[in-house]
Amino acid sequence: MSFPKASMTDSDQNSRDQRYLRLALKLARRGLGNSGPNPSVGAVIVQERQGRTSAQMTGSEIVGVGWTQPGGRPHAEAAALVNAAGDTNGATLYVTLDPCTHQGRSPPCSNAIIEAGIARVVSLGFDPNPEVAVQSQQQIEAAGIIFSRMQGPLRKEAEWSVQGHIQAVQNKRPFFQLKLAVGKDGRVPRGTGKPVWITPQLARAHGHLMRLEADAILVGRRTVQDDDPNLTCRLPGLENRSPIRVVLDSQLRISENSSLVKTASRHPLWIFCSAAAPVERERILREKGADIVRVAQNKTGEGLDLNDIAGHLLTRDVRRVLVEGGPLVAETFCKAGLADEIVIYQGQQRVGAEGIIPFGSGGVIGLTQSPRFQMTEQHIGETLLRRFRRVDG
Ligand code: AOF
Ligand code: ZN
Repeated sequence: MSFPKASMTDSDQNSRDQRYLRLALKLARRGLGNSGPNPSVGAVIVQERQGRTSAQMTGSEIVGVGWTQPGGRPHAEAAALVNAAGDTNGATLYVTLDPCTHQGRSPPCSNAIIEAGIARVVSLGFDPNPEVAVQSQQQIEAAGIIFSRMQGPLRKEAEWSVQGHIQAVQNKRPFFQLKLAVGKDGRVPRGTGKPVWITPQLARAHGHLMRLEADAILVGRRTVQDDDPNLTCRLPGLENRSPIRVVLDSQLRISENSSLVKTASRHPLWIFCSAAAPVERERILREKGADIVRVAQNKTGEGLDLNDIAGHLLTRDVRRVLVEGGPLVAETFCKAGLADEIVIYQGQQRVGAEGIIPFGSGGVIGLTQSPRFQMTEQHIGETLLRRFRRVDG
């Protein structure tokens, strides 16, 4: 004897959908900084179970999970279908981006979904890739599968997690995230030749997590001179997830004795310079393992053209860039209209009057009042973390 299926209200269904979509988003995060040039997507496959006896459970069960794998393949849906090992007939698929419909470097996910007998697809985001776009929903619905796209805060979060892809398709550039640590007084310490820690251990670990989620990490030459950073991810067990290290150095003045150059044969180091940079310097740095890219100068002739750099990064498959270059580089990115997200760690100690106020005279407070960014706050231990996301992004 089978028990009558407990009827699910719309609100039950909605909260269940939200729960699985949240999980899909968490899975998508695993591939950030590792799936380029593809966006990192998360997928969850869920079966509704109806108990045949009173002892058997009635309810939903996760039968497969997946996320976009290193280098972008397999796609999240394909990985989840493999994980479900055939238990997919009549199931619901939750995804953070509409499933692809094109024959790219991997076969279309829409076909695999149809063949697997999936009954319902719930997606969090429209794929702006013209090869996918509206075709995704159309193809899936044409096969008799229910397709819905979720609205609300989770959708916004999903859109943000594939910003590298969105910017690449729509604006032909990567997504730029700016990170800065300030003291209680909102100031950044001036360079002293070594890193100055104004935020405690936990916040620094969080910063390393941000490195891991980027394809490339970018600084100016002055930061190399002042801090001699490594720019690798040093979270235990995740060292191999370090991003490509990028330095803006128009005249190739970076020292061969800097940590970056000394480790260039182990961790990729790209140095962007102007056409006029000395050829001899290029030869020396190349010998040490660095890759040298000559780019245009900006209109004032005082620095490198950030838009040209963005184009080079894109053609080199970089989609997510973490800019850790200090207040001057951050300001240049803001002025060029390339600051998609600004992440500020604010420690408990004051830096003092000799520190630099970032983002022009308004400092961080100015950012909090800017209509161009939406701010959220969280605490990492005793460090205040503020995220400013571009509103039109
Ligand atoms: C999905 N699931 O996990 C991802 C998708 O060259 P390909 O075949 O890897 O296709 C790349 C495109 O697929 C990419 O530009 C984006 O539109 C989509 N990414 N799609 O169904 C995924 N990462
Ligand atoms: Zn796909």
